[in-house]
Amino acid sequence: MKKERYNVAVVGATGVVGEQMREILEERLFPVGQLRLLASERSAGQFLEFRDQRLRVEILNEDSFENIDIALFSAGGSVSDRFAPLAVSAGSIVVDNTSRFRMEPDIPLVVPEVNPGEIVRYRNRGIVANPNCSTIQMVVTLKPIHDAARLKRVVVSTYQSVSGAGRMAMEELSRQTVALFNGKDLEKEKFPHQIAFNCIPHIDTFLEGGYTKEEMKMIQETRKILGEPSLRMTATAVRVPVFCGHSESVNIETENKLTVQEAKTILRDAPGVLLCDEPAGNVYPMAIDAVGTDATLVGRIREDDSVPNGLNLWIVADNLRKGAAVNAVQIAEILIRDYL
Ligand code: NAP
Ligand code: 3JM
Repeated sequence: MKKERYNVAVVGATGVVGEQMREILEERLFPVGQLRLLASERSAGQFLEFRDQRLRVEILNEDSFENIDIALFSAGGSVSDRFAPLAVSAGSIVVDNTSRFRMEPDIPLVVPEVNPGEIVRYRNRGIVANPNCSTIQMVVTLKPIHDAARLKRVVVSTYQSVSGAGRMAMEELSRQTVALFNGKDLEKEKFPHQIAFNCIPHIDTFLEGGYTKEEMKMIQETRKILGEPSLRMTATAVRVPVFCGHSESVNIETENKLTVQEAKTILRDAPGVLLCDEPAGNVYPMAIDAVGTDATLVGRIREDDSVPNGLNLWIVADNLRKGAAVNAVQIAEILIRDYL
């Protein structure tokens, strides 16, 4: 039923994604009635700001979703596993930022610029899944190319910032950097190796076959979102010592020929994409430019002449904004505009 304002819960409100959720709800003027900020007992009694108000963080429990219309979850897969169904039973619609439900066939996995029509399938289970940050920026860019020339094969290597691993991971990069400059011993907790001044080709856990879960998420989610279950694709996911902003080198082969100029024309008009491609002026996408924006930046577009219809692209976005919170709030906006 249409309402003027909707009660929203943010699960994981004290985390780096949760913090962005609050900011983006405010920034995009989402019609929030009551905002309920939920986290673990570790955050009990903390206060956070929303629209000039100080709101107390509540401890997540079975009763947290009473009178909540929309629940935005970003507190890890096990929290979603247990509490998303409880939220749905209490009458909320869940937008889930974890990998818990993404690959379930009856759960829509949505990037609004790519497959907004899937959102209606929230009716199956009351849940819409938000893709992985590295998937989102890639499919925003590849969808218009796929529509124009049909993707045959995708090869992606990521350069993912530490904020993708949460607040403690950002603090670990800071601490290690300071320790190294002061000749002190390094502490490692969130990453298996030193992340300061290093690149670690290991995100999430290793699976049989040698891929990491992060790499398999990218492959499977891309196929689901593009509706191409047999798209040929491979991925290498790398953590780099950048605080925010994920970068990706993407090599594609298409069925039909697309010149560099044609690709640029398509991407210039593509929703959510910002073409940044003037090598003569040293203009190309960089994490420091993407951070704080909602756009997916694409550049370094050039022909891969090692195959008949090949292109290389460099794709960058703010992983906490378009890679997580902006995408989730966009989904919530469509839910209230078209379905509630
Ligand atoms: P973070 O900075 O470590 O924050 C984690 C948040 O989850 C904190 O608010 C934490 O509360 C809360 N939390 C953890 N365990 C909880 C529990 N048992 N009960 C209630 N709250 C609990 O991590 P983040 O980077 O914000 O990411 C959070 C999750 O979002 C990730 O685990 C991942 O599943 C998902 N994520 C999704 C995307 C995406 O959609 N593209 C991107 C990044 C992350 P306390 O402060 O009280 O501990
Ligand atoms: C990004 O502990 C957990 O369940 C969270 C793991 C995680 C995920 C995930 O799998 O949900 C950390 C960072 C993601 C993600 O977006 O896929």
